[in-house]
Amino acid sequence: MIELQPIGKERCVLVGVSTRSVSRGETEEYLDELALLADTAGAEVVKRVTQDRDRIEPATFIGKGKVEELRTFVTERKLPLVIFDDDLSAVQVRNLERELECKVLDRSALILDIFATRAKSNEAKTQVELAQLQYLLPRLTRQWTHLSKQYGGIGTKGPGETQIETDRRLIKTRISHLKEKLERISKQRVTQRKGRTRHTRAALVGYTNVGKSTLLNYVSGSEVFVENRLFATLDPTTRLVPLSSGAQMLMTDTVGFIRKLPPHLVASFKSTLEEITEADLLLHVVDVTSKHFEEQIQVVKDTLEDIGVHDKPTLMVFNKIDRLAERSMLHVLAEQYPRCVFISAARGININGFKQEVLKLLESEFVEEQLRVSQAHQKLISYLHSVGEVLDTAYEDNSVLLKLRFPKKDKARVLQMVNAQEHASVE
Ligand SMILES: Nc1nc2c(ncn2[C@@H]2O[C@H](COP(=O)(O)OP(=O)(O)OP(=O)(O)O)[C@@H](O)[C@H]2O)c(=O)[nH]1
Ligand SMILES: [Mg+2]
Repeated sequence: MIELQPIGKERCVLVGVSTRSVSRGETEEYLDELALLADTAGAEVVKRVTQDRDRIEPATFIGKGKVEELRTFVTERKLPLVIFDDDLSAVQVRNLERELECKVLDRSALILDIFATRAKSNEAKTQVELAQLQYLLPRLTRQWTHLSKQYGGIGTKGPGETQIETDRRLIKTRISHLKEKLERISKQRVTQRKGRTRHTRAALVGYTNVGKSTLLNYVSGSEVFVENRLFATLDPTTRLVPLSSGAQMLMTDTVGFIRKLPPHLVASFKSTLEEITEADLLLHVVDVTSKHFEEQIQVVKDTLEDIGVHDKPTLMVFNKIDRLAERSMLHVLAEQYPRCVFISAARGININGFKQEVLKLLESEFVEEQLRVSQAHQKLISYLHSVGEVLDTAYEDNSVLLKLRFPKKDKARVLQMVNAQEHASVE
Protein backbone atom coordinates (compact mmCIF):
# COMPACT_ATOMS: atom_id res chain seq x y z
CA MET A 1 0.00 0.00 0.00
CA ILE A 2 1.27 3.48 -0.72
CA GLU A 3 2.06 5.87 2.12
CA LEU A 4 0.12 8.86 0.89
CA GLN A 5 0.71 11.18 3.79
CA PRO A 6 2.16 9.47 6.85
CA ILE A 7 1.51 11.73 9.83
CA GLY A 8 2.78 9.94 12.95
CA LYS A 9 2.75 11.99 16.16
CA GLU A 10 2.71 15.32 14.43
CA ARG A 11 1.54 18.52 16.04
CA CYS A 12 -1.06 20.28 13.96
CA VAL A 13 -3.52 23.17 13.58
CA LEU A 14 -7.16 22.59 12.57
CA VAL A 15 -8.96 25.04 10.31
CA GLY A 16 -12.71 25.43 9.82
CA VAL A 17 -14.72 28.00 7.89
CA SER A 18 -18.26 29.13 8.64
CA THR A 19 -20.33 30.50 5.81
CA ARG A 20 -23.93 31.62 5.35
CA SER A 21 -25.03 28.02 5.25
CA VAL A 22 -22.77 26.73 8.04
CA SER A 23 -23.06 28.55 11.36
CA ARG A 24 -20.17 29.18 13.70
CA GLY A 25 -21.58 26.68 16.18
CA GLU A 26 -21.73 24.02 13.52
CA THR A 27 -18.18 24.76 12.42
CA GLU A 28 -17.02 24.29 16.02
CA GLU A 29 -18.84 20.96 16.20
CA TYR A 30 -17.28 19.82 12.95
CA LEU A 31 -13.89 20.77 14.34
CA ASP A 32 -14.59 18.64 17.45
CA GLU A 33 -15.01 15.71 15.11
CA LEU A 34 -11.96 16.67 13.04
CA ALA A 35 -9.96 16.73 16.29
CA LEU A 36 -11.11 13.17 16.99
CA LEU A 37 -10.07 12.14 13.50
CA ALA A 38 -6.67 13.83 13.97
CA ASP A 39 -6.26 12.02 17.29
CA THR A 40 -7.18 8.71 15.69
CA ALA A 41 -4.54 9.37 13.01
CA GLY A 42 -1.99 9.98 15.77
CA ALA A 43 -1.66 13.76 15.45
CA GLU A 44 -1.75 16.24 18.34
CA VAL A 45 -3.95 19.31 17.96
CA VAL A 46 -2.29 22.48 19.30
CA LYS A 47 -4.73 25.08 17.96
CA ARG A 48 -8.06 25.47 16.21
CA VAL A 49 -8.70 28.32 13.83
CA THR A 50 -12.08 29.34 12.45
CA GLN A 51 -13.05 32.04 10.01
CA ASP A 52 -16.40 33.55 8.98
CA ARG A 53 -16.62 34.10 5.26
CA ASP A 54 -19.42 34.80 2.84
CA ARG A 55 -17.47 33.36 -0.01
CA ILE A 56 -14.62 30.87 -0.23
CA GLU A 57 -11.35 32.38 -1.46
CA PRO A 58 -10.65 30.38 -4.65
CA ALA A 59 -6.87 30.46 -4.33
CA THR A 60 -6.40 29.68 -0.65
CA PHE A 61 -9.85 28.74 0.69
CA ILE A 62 -9.42 31.14 3.64
CA GLY A 63 -8.71 34.87 3.31
CA LYS A 64 -5.27 36.49 2.93
CA GLY A 65 -5.17 37.85 6.49
CA LYS A 66 -6.00 34.46 7.93
CA VAL A 67 -3.30 32.79 5.87
CA GLU A 68 -0.80 35.33 7.21
CA GLU A 69 -1.93 34.73 10.81
CA LEU A 70 -1.65 30.96 10.35
CA ARG A 71 1.76 31.31 8.77
CA THR A 72 3.14 33.27 11.73
CA PHE A 73 1.79 30.71 14.18
CA VAL A 74 2.97 27.69 12.21
CA THR A 75 6.49 29.07 11.66
CA GLU A 76 6.92 30.23 15.27
CA ARG A 77 5.96 26.82 16.60
CA LYS A 78 7.65 24.92 13.76
CA LEU A 79 4.47 22.94 13.14
CA PRO A 80 4.61 20.40 10.33
CA LEU A 81 0.91 20.10 9.59
CA VAL A 82 -2.34 22.05 9.03
CA ILE A 83 -5.63 20.19 8.55
CA PHE A 84 -8.69 21.75 6.89
CA ASP A 85 -12.17 20.42 7.66
CA ASP A 86 -13.36 21.08 4.12
CA ASP A 87 -12.18 19.43 0.95
CA LEU A 88 -9.54 21.50 -0.82
CA SER A 89 -8.77 21.58 -4.51
CA ALA A 90 -5.33 20.61 -5.78
CA VAL A 91 -4.56 24.28 -6.44
CA GLN A 92 -5.63 25.34 -2.95
CA VAL A 93 -3.41 22.73 -1.32
CA ARG A 94 -0.48 23.81 -3.48
CA ASN A 95 -0.94 27.51 -2.68
CA LEU A 96 -1.45 26.89 1.01
CA GLU A 97 1.58 24.61 1.31
CA ARG A 98 3.67 27.25 -0.39
CA GLU A 99 2.41 30.04 1.88
CA LEU A 100 2.48 28.10 5.12
CA GLU A 101 5.61 26.09 4.37
CA CYS A 102 4.17 22.97 5.89
CA LYS A 103 2.05 20.02 4.88
CA VAL A 104 -1.64 20.76 4.31
CA LEU A 105 -4.26 18.02 4.46
CA ASP A 106 -8.01 18.10 4.06
CA ARG A 107 -10.58 15.93 5.79
CA SER A 108 -10.67 13.34 3.02
CA ALA A 109 -6.90 12.88 3.06
CA LEU A 110 -7.02 12.46 6.84
CA ILE A 111 -9.76 9.83 6.65
CA LEU A 112 -7.86 7.99 3.90
CA ASP A 113 -4.76 7.99 6.10
CA ILE A 114 -6.71 6.46 8.99
CA PHE A 115 -8.24 3.81 6.77
CA ALA A 116 -4.77 3.00 5.40
CA THR A 117 -3.35 2.35 8.86
CA ARG A 118 -6.40 0.39 9.97
CA ALA A 119 -6.76 -1.87 6.94
CA LYS A 120 -5.80 -5.43 7.85
CA SER A 121 -7.29 -7.80 5.30
CA ASN A 122 -6.19 -8.08 1.71
CA GLU A 123 -9.58 -6.79 0.64
CA ALA A 124 -9.57 -3.71 2.88
CA LYS A 125 -5.98 -2.88 1.86
CA THR A 126 -6.86 -3.11 -1.82
CA GLN A 127 -9.95 -0.97 -1.33
CA VAL A 128 -8.03 1.72 0.54
CA GLU A 129 -5.19 1.78 -1.97
CA LEU A 130 -7.66 2.25 -4.79
CA ALA A 131 -9.30 5.16 -2.99
CA GLN A 132 -5.90 6.71 -2.21
CA LEU A 133 -4.75 6.56 -5.83
CA GLN A 134 -8.00 8.03 -7.07
CA TYR A 135 -7.59 10.85 -4.59
CA LEU A 136 -3.97 11.33 -5.61
CA LEU A 137 -4.43 11.32 -9.38
CA PRO A 138 -5.87 14.83 -9.86
CA ARG A 139 -3.41 16.18 -7.28
CA LEU A 140 -0.29 14.77 -8.87
CA THR A 141 0.78 17.98 -10.53
CA ARG A 142 1.23 19.97 -7.37
CA GLN A 143 3.32 17.35 -5.65
CA TRP A 144 5.99 17.49 -8.31
CA THR A 145 5.93 21.12 -9.37
CA HIS A 146 6.01 22.76 -6.00
CA LEU A 147 8.54 20.36 -4.53
CA SER A 148 10.91 21.10 -7.39
CA LYS A 149 10.48 24.85 -6.85
CA GLN A 150 10.92 24.60 -3.12
CA TYR A 151 14.04 22.51 -3.15
CA GLY A 152 15.33 23.65 -6.54
CA GLY A 153 18.94 23.10 -7.56
CA ILE A 154 21.04 20.62 -9.42
CA GLY A 155 19.40 17.26 -9.67
CA THR A 156 16.10 18.55 -8.30
CA LYS A 157 14.90 20.51 -11.27
CA GLY A 158 11.64 18.70 -11.08
CA PRO A 159 10.56 15.87 -13.24
CA GLY A 160 8.57 18.16 -15.54
CA GLU A 161 5.48 17.29 -17.49
CA THR A 162 6.93 14.11 -19.02
CA GLN A 163 7.54 12.60 -15.62
CA ILE A 164 4.08 13.62 -14.44
CA GLU A 165 2.54 11.97 -17.49
CA THR A 166 4.52 8.79 -16.85
CA ASP A 167 3.39 8.75 -13.24
CA ARG A 168 -0.20 9.40 -14.21
CA ARG A 169 -0.08 6.49 -16.60
CA LEU A 170 1.45 4.22 -13.96
CA ILE A 171 -1.20 5.20 -11.46
CA LYS A 172 -3.98 4.62 -13.97
CA THR A 173 -2.62 1.15 -14.75
CA ARG A 174 -2.41 0.38 -11.03
CA ILE A 175 -5.99 1.65 -10.55
CA SER A 176 -7.36 -0.67 -13.22
CA HIS A 177 -5.34 -3.56 -11.78
CA LEU A 178 -6.80 -2.90 -8.31
CA LYS A 179 -10.31 -2.65 -9.74
CA GLU A 180 -9.92 -6.06 -11.39
CA LYS A 181 -8.59 -7.52 -8.16
CA LEU A 182 -11.58 -6.16 -6.24
CA GLU A 183 -13.91 -7.53 -8.85
CA ARG A 184 -12.43 -10.98 -8.25
CA ILE A 185 -12.68 -10.64 -4.46
CA SER A 186 -16.27 -9.48 -4.82
CA LYS A 187 -17.14 -12.54 -6.92
CA GLN A 188 -15.57 -14.82 -4.31
CA ARG A 189 -17.70 -13.16 -1.68
CA VAL A 190 -20.87 -13.72 -3.65
CA THR A 191 -19.95 -17.40 -4.05
CA GLN A 192 -19.24 -17.64 -0.32
CA ARG A 193 -22.58 -16.07 0.50
CA LYS A 194 -24.36 -18.48 -1.82
CA GLY A 195 -22.51 -21.40 -0.22
CA ARG A 196 -23.78 -20.47 3.23
CA THR A 197 -27.15 -21.84 4.24
CA ARG A 198 -29.67 -19.12 3.71
CA HIS A 199 -30.33 -17.45 7.03
CA THR A 200 -32.20 -14.26 7.62
CA ARG A 201 -29.52 -11.59 7.70
CA ALA A 202 -29.25 -8.33 9.60
CA ALA A 203 -26.56 -5.71 9.10
CA LEU A 204 -25.40 -3.44 11.91
CA VAL A 205 -25.06 0.04 10.49
CA GLY A 206 -24.31 3.37 12.11
CA TYR A 207 -21.97 6.26 12.62
CA THR A 208 -18.44 5.35 13.63
CA ASN A 209 -17.76 4.63 17.33
CA VAL A 210 -21.41 4.15 18.34
CA GLY A 211 -20.92 0.58 19.60
CA LYS A 212 -21.78 -1.71 16.66
CA SER A 213 -18.94 -4.15 17.34
CA THR A 214 -19.62 -4.09 21.07
CA LEU A 215 -23.22 -5.11 20.39
CA LEU A 216 -22.24 -7.93 18.02
CA ASN A 217 -19.72 -9.19 20.57
CA TYR A 218 -22.34 -9.17 23.32
CA VAL A 219 -25.06 -11.00 21.42
CA SER A 220 -22.81 -13.53 19.69
CA GLY A 221 -20.16 -14.06 22.35
CA SER A 222 -17.40 -13.21 19.86
CA GLU A 223 -14.47 -10.86 20.13
CA VAL A 224 -14.52 -8.31 17.35
CA PHE A 225 -12.02 -5.49 17.93
CA VAL A 226 -13.57 -2.63 19.92
CA GLU A 227 -11.89 0.69 20.57
CA ASN A 228 -12.82 4.19 21.61
CA ARG A 229 -11.46 5.60 18.38
CA LEU A 230 -12.89 6.08 14.93
CA PHE A 231 -13.02 3.31 12.34
CA ALA A 232 -11.99 0.43 14.57
CA THR A 233 -13.79 -1.90 12.15
CA LEU A 234 -13.07 -1.98 8.43
CA ASP A 235 -13.69 -5.62 7.59
CA PRO A 236 -17.13 -7.13 7.91
CA THR A 237 -17.65 -9.88 10.48
CA THR A 238 -20.68 -12.14 10.38
CA ARG A 239 -21.90 -14.19 13.35
CA LEU A 240 -24.86 -16.42 14.04
CA VAL A 241 -26.94 -14.86 16.81
CA PRO A 242 -29.61 -16.70 18.81
CA LEU A 243 -32.77 -14.58 19.20
CA SER A 244 -35.04 -16.97 21.08
CA SER A 245 -35.17 -20.71 21.73
CA GLY A 246 -36.26 -21.40 18.14
CA ALA A 247 -34.92 -18.47 16.16
CA GLN A 248 -31.51 -17.30 15.10
CA MET A 249 -30.14 -14.99 12.47
CA LEU A 250 -26.90 -13.90 10.87
CA MET A 251 -25.66 -10.52 12.02
CA THR A 252 -22.94 -8.60 10.17
CA ASP A 253 -20.86 -5.82 11.65
CA THR A 254 -19.15 -3.53 9.20
CA VAL A 255 -17.42 -0.20 8.64
CA GLY A 256 -18.93 2.83 10.37
CA PHE A 257 -19.93 6.00 8.54
CA ILE A 258 -18.91 9.59 9.11
CA ARG A 259 -19.89 12.96 7.76
CA LYS A 260 -18.17 13.69 4.43
CA LEU A 261 -16.82 10.20 3.88
CA PRO A 262 -14.71 10.64 0.73
CA PRO A 263 -16.79 9.43 -2.26
CA HIS A 264 -13.83 7.43 -3.64
CA LEU A 265 -13.68 5.55 -0.39
CA VAL A 266 -17.38 4.70 -0.44
CA ALA A 267 -17.08 3.58 -4.06
CA SER A 268 -14.04 1.38 -3.48
CA PHE A 269 -15.57 -0.20 -0.37
CA LYS A 270 -18.36 -1.50 -2.57
CA SER A 271 -17.83 -5.19 -1.88
CA THR A 272 -17.59 -4.63 1.90
CA LEU A 273 -20.75 -2.55 1.76
CA GLU A 274 -22.57 -5.28 -0.16
CA GLU A 275 -23.01 -6.95 3.22
CA ILE A 276 -25.38 -4.06 3.95
CA THR A 277 -27.12 -3.91 0.58
CA GLU A 278 -27.82 -7.64 0.69
CA ALA A 279 -29.10 -7.77 4.26
CA ASP A 280 -32.79 -8.49 4.93
CA LEU A 281 -32.96 -5.88 7.65
CA LEU A 282 -30.86 -3.16 9.21
CA LEU A 283 -30.02 -2.49 12.84
CA HIS A 284 -29.17 1.21 12.92
CA VAL A 285 -27.08 1.75 16.04
CA VAL A 286 -27.04 5.28 17.48
CA ASP A 287 -24.94 6.73 20.31
CA VAL A 288 -27.59 8.67 22.26
CA THR A 289 -24.95 10.31 24.42
CA SER A 290 -23.54 12.19 21.43
CA LYS A 291 -24.67 15.82 21.20
CA HIS A 292 -24.98 15.33 17.48
CA PHE A 293 -26.76 12.01 17.27
CA GLU A 294 -29.61 13.40 15.18
CA GLU A 295 -27.23 14.70 12.56
CA GLN A 296 -25.38 11.38 12.71
CA ILE A 297 -28.63 9.52 12.00
CA GLN A 298 -29.10 11.70 8.94
CA VAL A 299 -25.53 11.11 7.73
CA VAL A 300 -26.08 7.34 8.01
CA LYS A 301 -29.38 7.59 6.11
CA ASP A 302 -27.75 9.68 3.37
CA THR A 303 -24.79 7.31 3.05
CA LEU A 304 -27.16 4.34 2.81
CA GLU A 305 -28.99 6.13 -0.01
CA ASP A 306 -25.63 6.73 -1.71
CA ILE A 307 -24.82 3.04 -1.74
CA GLY A 308 -28.27 2.20 -3.07
CA VAL A 309 -30.06 1.05 0.09
CA HIS A 310 -33.62 2.33 0.16
CA ASP A 311 -36.47 1.43 2.50
CA LYS A 312 -35.00 -1.64 4.13
CA PRO A 313 -36.83 -2.68 7.30
CA THR A 314 -34.87 -0.94 10.05
CA LEU A 315 -34.73 -1.10 13.82
CA MET A 316 -33.25 1.98 15.50
CA VAL A 317 -30.99 0.81 18.33
CA PHE A 318 -30.27 3.65 20.76
CA ASN A 319 -27.09 2.64 22.56
CA LYS A 320 -25.03 3.78 25.58
CA ILE A 321 -28.08 4.55 27.75
CA ASP A 322 -25.91 3.70 30.78
CA ARG A 323 -24.17 7.06 30.27
CA LEU A 324 -27.33 9.08 29.91
CA ALA A 325 -28.08 11.38 32.85
CA GLU A 326 -31.25 12.87 31.42
CA ARG A 327 -33.71 10.21 30.31
CA SER A 328 -36.76 12.23 29.34
CA MET A 329 -35.52 12.39 25.76
CA LEU A 330 -36.05 8.65 25.44
CA HIS A 331 -39.84 9.18 25.42
CA VAL A 332 -39.52 11.69 22.63
CA LEU A 333 -37.36 9.30 20.62
CA ALA A 334 -39.76 6.41 21.17
CA GLU A 335 -42.55 8.55 19.71
CA GLN A 336 -40.44 9.73 16.83
CA TYR A 337 -39.18 6.26 15.92
CA PRO A 338 -41.93 3.67 16.24
CA ARG A 339 -39.42 0.87 15.75
CA CYS A 340 -36.72 1.45 18.28
CA VAL A 341 -35.08 -0.01 21.37
CA PHE A 342 -32.87 1.46 24.10
CA ILE A 343 -29.86 -0.54 25.22
CA SER A 344 -26.36 -0.50 26.59
CA ALA A 345 -24.23 -2.91 24.60
CA ALA A 346 -21.25 -2.49 26.90
CA ARG A 347 -23.23 -3.14 30.09
CA GLY A 348 -25.62 -5.67 28.59
CA ILE A 349 -28.69 -3.58 29.47
CA ASN A 350 -31.97 -4.56 27.74
CA ILE A 351 -30.36 -7.02 25.33
CA ASN A 352 -33.42 -9.27 25.64
CA GLY A 353 -35.60 -6.31 24.71
CA PHE A 354 -33.35 -5.81 21.69
CA LYS A 355 -33.78 -9.44 20.60
CA GLN A 356 -37.56 -9.18 21.09
CA GLU A 357 -37.69 -6.10 18.88
CA VAL A 358 -35.64 -7.84 16.17
CA LEU A 359 -38.08 -10.77 16.30
CA LYS A 360 -41.05 -8.39 16.11
CA LEU A 361 -39.53 -6.69 13.10
CA LEU A 362 -39.03 -10.09 11.47
CA GLU A 363 -42.65 -11.00 12.15
CA SER A 364 -43.97 -7.77 10.72
CA GLU A 365 -41.81 -7.79 7.60
CA PHE A 366 -41.58 -11.50 6.84
CA VAL A 367 -44.09 -14.30 6.30
CA GLU A 368 -43.78 -18.01 6.86
CA GLU A 369 -45.45 -20.29 4.35
CA GLN A 370 -45.60 -24.03 3.80
CA LEU A 371 -44.96 -24.54 0.09
CA ARG A 372 -45.30 -27.71 -1.96
CA VAL A 373 -43.13 -27.93 -5.05
CA SER A 374 -42.67 -30.79 -7.46
CA GLN A 375 -39.12 -32.14 -7.26
CA ALA A 376 -38.98 -31.79 -11.02
CA HIS A 377 -39.03 -28.01 -10.64
CA GLN A 378 -35.43 -27.59 -9.53
CA LYS A 379 -35.27 -24.01 -10.77
CA LEU A 380 -38.19 -22.99 -8.60
CA ILE A 381 -36.73 -24.85 -5.62
CA SER A 382 -33.44 -23.00 -5.90
CA TYR A 383 -35.28 -19.69 -6.39
CA LEU A 384 -37.17 -20.31 -3.14
CA HIS A 385 -33.88 -21.02 -1.38
CA SER A 386 -32.55 -17.70 -2.60
CA VAL A 387 -35.58 -15.58 -1.72
CA GLY A 388 -35.88 -16.59 1.92
CA GLU A 389 -34.77 -18.86 4.71
CA VAL A 390 -35.85 -22.50 4.50
CA LEU A 391 -36.84 -23.41 8.05
CA ASP A 392 -37.82 -26.99 7.32
CA THR A 393 -37.75 -29.46 4.41
CA ALA A 394 -39.79 -32.65 3.99
CA TYR A 395 -40.24 -35.00 1.04
CA GLU A 396 -43.54 -36.52 -0.01
CA ASP A 397 -43.91 -38.66 -3.14
CA ASN A 398 -42.54 -36.50 -5.91
CA SER A 399 -42.86 -33.25 -4.04
CA VAL A 400 -40.80 -31.35 -1.59
CA LEU A 401 -42.46 -29.43 1.24
CA LEU A 402 -40.61 -26.30 2.19
CA LYS A 403 -41.30 -24.18 5.22
CA LEU A 404 -40.06 -20.84 4.02
CA ARG A 405 -39.61 -17.48 5.74
CA PHE A 406 -39.35 -14.68 3.22
CA PRO A 407 -40.00 -10.95 2.88
CA LYS A 408 -43.69 -9.98 2.80
CA LYS A 409 -43.12 -7.91 -0.29
CA ASP A 410 -42.29 -11.08 -2.25
CA LYS A 411 -45.38 -12.96 -1.09
CA ALA A 412 -47.60 -12.42 -4.14
CA ARG A 413 -44.83 -13.38 -6.55
CA VAL A 414 -43.77 -16.48 -4.61
CA LEU A 415 -47.33 -17.79 -4.25
CA GLN A 416 -48.03 -17.10 -7.90
CA MET A 417 -44.93 -19.05 -9.00
CA VAL A 418 -45.75 -21.98 -6.72
CA ASN A 419 -49.37 -22.05 -7.96
CA ALA A 420 -48.27 -21.87 -11.56
CA GLN A 421 -46.02 -24.93 -11.23
CA GLU A 422 -48.76 -26.86 -9.42
CA HIS A 423 -51.06 -26.29 -12.37
CA ALA A 424 -48.31 -27.01 -14.83
CA SER A 425 -47.62 -30.38 -13.21
CA VAL A 426 -51.33 -31.30 -13.17
CA GLU A 427 -51.60 -30.88 -16.92
N1 LIG B 1 -20.68 3.72 28.02
C1 LIG B 1 -20.84 2.90 27.00
N2 LIG B 1 -19.87 2.75 26.09
C2 LIG B 1 -20.06 1.91 25.05
C3 LIG B 1 -21.29 1.20 24.90
N3 LIG B 1 -21.20 0.47 23.75
C4 LIG B 1 -19.96 0.71 23.23
N4 LIG B 1 -19.27 1.58 24.01
C5 LIG B 1 -17.91 2.08 23.79
O1 LIG B 1 -17.88 2.85 22.58
C6 LIG B 1 -16.62 2.70 21.93
C7 LIG B 1 -16.80 2.28 20.50
O2 LIG B 1 -17.32 0.96 20.47
P1 LIG B 1 -17.23 0.04 19.16
O3 LIG B 1 -18.04 -1.17 19.43
O4 LIG B 1 -15.80 -0.13 18.74
O5 LIG B 1 -17.98 0.98 18.12
P2 LIG B 1 -18.20 0.75 16.56
O6 LIG B 1 -19.54 1.33 16.24
O7 LIG B 1 -17.97 -0.68 16.21
O8 LIG B 1 -17.07 1.69 15.97
P3 LIG B 1 -16.25 1.62 14.56
O9 LIG B 1 -15.95 0.20 14.24
O10 LIG B 1 -15.05 2.43 14.88
O11 LIG B 1 -17.14 2.30 13.56
C8 LIG B 1 -15.82 1.69 22.77
O12 LIG B 1 -14.97 2.41 23.63
C9 LIG B 1 -16.90 0.96 23.55
O13 LIG B 1 -16.44 0.43 24.76
C10 LIG B 1 -22.32 1.37 25.89
O14 LIG B 1 -23.38 0.78 25.86
N5 LIG B 1 -22.04 2.24 26.89
MG1 LIG C 1 -16.60 -1.53 15.02
